Amino acid sequence: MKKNHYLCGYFDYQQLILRKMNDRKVMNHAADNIRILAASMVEKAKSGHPGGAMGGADFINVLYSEFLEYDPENPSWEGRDRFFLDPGHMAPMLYSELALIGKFTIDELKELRQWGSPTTGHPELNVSRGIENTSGPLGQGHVYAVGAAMAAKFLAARTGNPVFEKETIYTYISDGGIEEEISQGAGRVAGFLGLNNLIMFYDSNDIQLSTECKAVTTEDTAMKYKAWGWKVIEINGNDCEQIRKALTEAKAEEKRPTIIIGKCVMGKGARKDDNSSYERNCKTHGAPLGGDAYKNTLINLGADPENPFVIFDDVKELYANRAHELKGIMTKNYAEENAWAKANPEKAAKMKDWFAGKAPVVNWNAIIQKDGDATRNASATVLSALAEQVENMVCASADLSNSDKTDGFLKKTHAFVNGDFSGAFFQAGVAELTMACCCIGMALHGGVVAACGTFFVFSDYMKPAIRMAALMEVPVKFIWTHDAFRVGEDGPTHEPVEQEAQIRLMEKMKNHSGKNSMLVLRPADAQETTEAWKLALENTTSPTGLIFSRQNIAKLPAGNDYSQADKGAYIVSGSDENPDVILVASGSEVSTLVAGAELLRKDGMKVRIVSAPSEGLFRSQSKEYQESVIFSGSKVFGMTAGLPVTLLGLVGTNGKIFGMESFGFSAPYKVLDEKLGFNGENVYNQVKSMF
Ligand SMILES: Cc1ncc(C[n+]2csc(CCOP(=O)(O)OP(=O)(O)O)c2C)c(N)n1
Ligand SMILES: [Mg+2]
Repeated sequence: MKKNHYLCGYFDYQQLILRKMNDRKVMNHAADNIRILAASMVEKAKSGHPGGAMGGADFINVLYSEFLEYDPENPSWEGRDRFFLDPGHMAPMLYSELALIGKFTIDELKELRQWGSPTTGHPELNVSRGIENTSGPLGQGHVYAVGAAMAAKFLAARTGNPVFEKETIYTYISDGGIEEEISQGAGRVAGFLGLNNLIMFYDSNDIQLSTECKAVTTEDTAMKYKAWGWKVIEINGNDCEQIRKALTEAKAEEKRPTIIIGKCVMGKGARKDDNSSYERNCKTHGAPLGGDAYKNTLINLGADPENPFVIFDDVKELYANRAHELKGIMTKNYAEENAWAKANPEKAAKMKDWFAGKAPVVNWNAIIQKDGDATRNASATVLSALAEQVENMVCASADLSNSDKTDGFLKKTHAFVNGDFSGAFFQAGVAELTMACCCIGMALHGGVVAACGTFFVFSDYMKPAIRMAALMEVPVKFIWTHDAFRVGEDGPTHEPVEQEAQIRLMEKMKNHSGKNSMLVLRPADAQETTEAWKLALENTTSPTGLIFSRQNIAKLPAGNDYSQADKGAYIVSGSDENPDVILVASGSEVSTLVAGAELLRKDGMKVRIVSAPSEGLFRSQSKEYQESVIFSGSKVFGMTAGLPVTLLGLVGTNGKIFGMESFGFSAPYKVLDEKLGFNGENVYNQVKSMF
């Protein structure tokens, strides 16, 4: 969506003139400097990956010394170009480059992989240091870039702020990322949507961890990306002039994402201990060059092996010049942005809030739920309100919008299409992991609240992304419907059993800020669903999982105080004083407990019912509160449509849990409820047998 041919050409021409100042000699020297630093970091750490980093040095040097536009003084400026690294093992390349632009000190480079060092084994999200994403699990990083590119297009359309129109998302992928299945989803989506603001450099060095690439693939990667609608440029990835030309062409592209396939030399410049070439060798993938090989390599690259941690003077000058250029570029960018802000003060104020990550203001009280509705329908009711009230929200679905009920959102907007991002819905196609990573990318970009839906059983397909969202503390909302065996007729493939226990493990794990790494909510009825969504939107510091039912659920007893859901677990209205037994569940099993409680009371038992939408949240409350809900020494019975272990943390080892012990079965859900014992009579029988 470049606005103006003439302006765009003029801009590129100017850039080319500036770029001529950097001659090949200094550019190669800078790339060698990166190679030297990367090899030395790994050598000193006695661990890490030098080979790929040495091969990619030329690209990253051209990118940062001539193309990437950002404000060195204001690293989180919302309109900055972003660089997403996919192969996290190339951390030494990124850290070395970031040392050239002043984000890391030489001393920090020397501390690679050590306790407390910012130069961690694989890069960890740290925008102020110039790291836009945590990387390590191959394949995910470049998909965050796809999401970020979508976010930039969306924000350009929503706000009209010209900086989003100019923003370019760069990403770097290696053979491993290209081979990962997720690249299929990313390639399809980016091509389909025509993300011309996305430029991906493929470090095609023909070498991977344990073999040469030719031992596992003969695919024509260029043809593959062409087929997805990408612009494909093939170059020598160690030639600064070819890299510059390719990046210039890619920036001028108006309709398609670009992949620059750079043939790179693994371990470029590396020498063995006998001084023969150590290039193109798998062994340099993940181990220090070692002893004399390291020394010979450094001498070959023009460094002093006794004093390798140095930035050469001409390289310092190259980057000082770039810093100066960036000042000019930023002055223009700020002027354009300020002119827009002046003309659009309301939008500008909103945009600030969006990028500050503030929880959106929603009129929750106005959301009216239908009694006894399925919680997926209740979620649709909320989503419909959010589509109208949360202007910066994007909702996605992996081809299930009419089942996972994200269509509540879709009905109020329209889907992104090639060349038009005025809508707010992302039809991801059947690609759950891609969808999750795109949403993470939108969140990493900032300014966007991202949510995505699919069946709960397919959360399995998203787990690697959920883990990364939790680690990076990005507040993506995962919407999972069809939460239990009550999916029914579709049978065991579609019936989640162990999934809730799996996902709740993330609630039990802390992130590096010391908080629960995820919030997982499974509301008990339609009204509690509104509360769950409120908690999800107010959770701006970690991902949230929302688990909803396919089938209708009877409303909790009259007078229930749903606002207590924010405690994670609470006493449902109508519970008895001084109970003989406490019944605990989440989701639709709570209403089954209510049915069982009626029978137990007829026998004169005093019963308390606890709805526990989130065990993690409950365990974060004061000990006093926890004790007031499930007190020590009490008899506790739990019912779950998941594995019994799902409720173990709440029920404890002295209580009793009735859950699913096996995969589910194919039959109408009411039949399954009866056959499997998910009814009031069985609650009665199970509880009676405890006394
Ligand atoms: C999902 C995932 N699987 C496996 C790995 C382990 N691993 C790290 S790098 C790599 C392959 C390296 O090949 P390439 O991407 O070409 O990097 P290069 O060897 O060229 O540096 C593997 C299998 C990983 N990091 N992530
Ligand atoms: Mg490789």
